[in-house]
Amino acid sequence: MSAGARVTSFGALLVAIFALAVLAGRALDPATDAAGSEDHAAPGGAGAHAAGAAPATAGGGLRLVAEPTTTFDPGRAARLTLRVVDAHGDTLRDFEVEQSRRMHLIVVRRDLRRFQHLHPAQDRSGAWTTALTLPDAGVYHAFADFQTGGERHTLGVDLFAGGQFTPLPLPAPSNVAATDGYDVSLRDDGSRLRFAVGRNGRLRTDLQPYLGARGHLVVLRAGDLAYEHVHPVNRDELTFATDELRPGRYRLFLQFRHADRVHTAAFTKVVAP
Ligand SMILES: [Cu+2]
Repeated sequence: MSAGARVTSFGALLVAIFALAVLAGRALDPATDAAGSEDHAAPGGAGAHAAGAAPATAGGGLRLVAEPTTTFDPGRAARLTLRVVDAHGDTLRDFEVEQSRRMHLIVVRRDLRRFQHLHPAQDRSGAWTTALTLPDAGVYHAFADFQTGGERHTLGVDLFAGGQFTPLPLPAPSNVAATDGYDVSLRDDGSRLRFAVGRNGRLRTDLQPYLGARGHLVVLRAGDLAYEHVHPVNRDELTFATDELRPGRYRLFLQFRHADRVHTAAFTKVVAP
């Protein structure tokens, strides 16, 4: 498939704070059509593959709405219901299969220390639902990643888990990450990010396809949560071409499948100005 690579910038934390205020307004008045103002809040602008700092981010006239609730009890599974609505407020029903699913949902805590990749199911009304557990307190962001009308979109919505929130710093930058007994290494040759998966000191070349690809890489920038989701440039290697990473601190989430299980390895990467 096409690289689909895109990083959209969302301005500063200020925008996120503004977005929270917008959300508060929406909660009081769910009928409010926030698309207009949020178009301007997201520097990505109309037509961009906006991935949002805003609770219901406009992207090509589409926005994501989470109703009836965006608030969850930490550690407790509950139902998340999302709808993609068009400029008229009508629920979008037609989605195209992308990487063997029609909707990918990436949920991260805003400090980028929690990550999950879910696949909601669509009901007849067009709404998408999934069981979701926000593991602990904090503000989270859900990215809905989908394709419609031949175009890929990423829309976002903030989710909340109440309680005492202790933001965690990003781990130190590293080119190695351990997960589930695997050692994953990262080599950045400037234009490509190359990963290798080892276990017990041996390189694993028998990775299984996961959602139609050998691996999935989600790149998120700390602070504004600029988002990019890419797949390997060829079938047999975990080599990815991302958009040029602008200065900032990033968390890279690599997902791969081995021994019939999906594993996630996370790396911190700093790009100097
Ligand atoms: Cu993917």
